[in-house]
Amino acid sequence: MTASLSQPQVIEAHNYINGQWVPARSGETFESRNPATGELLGLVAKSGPADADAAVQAARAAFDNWRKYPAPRRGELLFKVAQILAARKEEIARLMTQEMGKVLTEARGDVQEGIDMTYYMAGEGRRQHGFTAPSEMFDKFQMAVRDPVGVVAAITPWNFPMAIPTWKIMPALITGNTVVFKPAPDTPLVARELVKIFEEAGLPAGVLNMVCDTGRAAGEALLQHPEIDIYSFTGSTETGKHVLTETAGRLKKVSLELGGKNAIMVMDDANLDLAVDGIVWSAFGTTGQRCTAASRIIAHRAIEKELTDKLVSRIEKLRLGDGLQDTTDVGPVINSKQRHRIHEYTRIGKAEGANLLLGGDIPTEDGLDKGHFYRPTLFNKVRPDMRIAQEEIFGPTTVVIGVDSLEEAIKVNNGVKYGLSASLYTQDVNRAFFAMREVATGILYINAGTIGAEVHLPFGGTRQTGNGHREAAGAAIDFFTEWKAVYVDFSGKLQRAQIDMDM
Ligand code: UN1
Repeated sequence: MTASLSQPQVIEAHNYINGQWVPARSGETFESRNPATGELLGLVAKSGPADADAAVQAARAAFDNWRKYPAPRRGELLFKVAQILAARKEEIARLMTQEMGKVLTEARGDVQEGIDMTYYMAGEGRRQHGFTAPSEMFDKFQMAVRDPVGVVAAITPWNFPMAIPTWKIMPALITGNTVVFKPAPDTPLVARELVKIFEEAGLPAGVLNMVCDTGRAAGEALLQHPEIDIYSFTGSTETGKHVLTETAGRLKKVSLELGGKNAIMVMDDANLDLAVDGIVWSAFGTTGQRCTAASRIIAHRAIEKELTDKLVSRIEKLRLGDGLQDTTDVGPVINSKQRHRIHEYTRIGKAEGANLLLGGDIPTEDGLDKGHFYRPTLFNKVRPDMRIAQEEIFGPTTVVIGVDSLEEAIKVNNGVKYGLSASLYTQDVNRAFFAMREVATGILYINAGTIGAEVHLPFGGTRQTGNGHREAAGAAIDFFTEWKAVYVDFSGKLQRAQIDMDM
């Protein structure tokens, strides 16, 4: 427990507006606390509409120069950011573990994902290609080029406090947009480190701004602001719908990355030990607080009992604790409100008639009593239509559902309102390819769990996981740019497309 005392003092975290660190106009602050220990880590600017407006105005004013700044040079700046981030990886990972609880090895992975995304998007400085196409007319040239959209609002969650901000900020900046970044109230200190790195790398004032808030005061102001052109949001489906409806009247471009109810399907021919490794990692890594977490295990009945027994003996051994200690397998959940929600799902599962095999309670042992811990929880005898098999829990809870065939497994997998990530364990190549065609999902893993997305493939999901956009890879370049079609007629005479065809 002493490890978290390595944070010597309470950090004063201001907003970053037009290249300056400034307190909230109101002078008010809110607290950032360690969810494992309750320790106070930071006092953070509690922003409101005036702060949000100042940030948007700064981003608007900076846009005209930034969009004209050569993209390869924007890329050089991002390379510098990636290098600083890499040099500071360990320090930021430790801060992340303290601020949001995930174990240190996973926090390092989160920072690494941010580094990867920054290098990837830095390279886009020399790509972000458009295209040319032949004209149907004589002496006419045509091409499609990309334009930045304008001022971006990047609204991010706490579960990947470095990776997810980079998914939004890096593609937005490399394509010439300017950004107002609103980090989650639970992780403003990690967000601040990212912004400090941009400052150190020499980003011009106003290109990236940050406003922190708790509750929704600044966030709501961003949703209503007429000077924001494009929104990128990751969070709950409920808030995502709110973002979409609030901005619809202004016809804004909105990317939503929302919930998941991801399943691991285990067939009767699967390597069960491999499947158990994948399930434990995907269900309880980040304490189950990933959009991609495996919160359903769909098991072929021929191996269901053996798989469940193996799972129970592995899950029983998971050690809860402060993520800074290397004996810890599972850290706390983010806050008491989330823990309450997770515990409520345990109650719901029992009431629905599911069988609670493990966990389902709040540990009270010494060392865990000051944090928001929840025991890894496993239900079996779960029917696909139960609420615990349909709704996103976002915690260390997973459920086993029995099926008789791959077809039935896929039907169960597809029978939820989300479609982010899915996984199939089988040794049969025909089953693997059948699943690749039939599983309705944004991400599919064969013989790996539901987590582990890399930055150069599109990230996102079908159905109510989002609104059709994808993050990462080239998909992010598409989202943060508008196509401009340019026609150059060098014939010296009027040529009417679709009409003067017989010249
Ligand atoms: C999320 O859960 O919100 O594939 C993001 C993964 C990570 C990203 C998860 N690379 O689980």
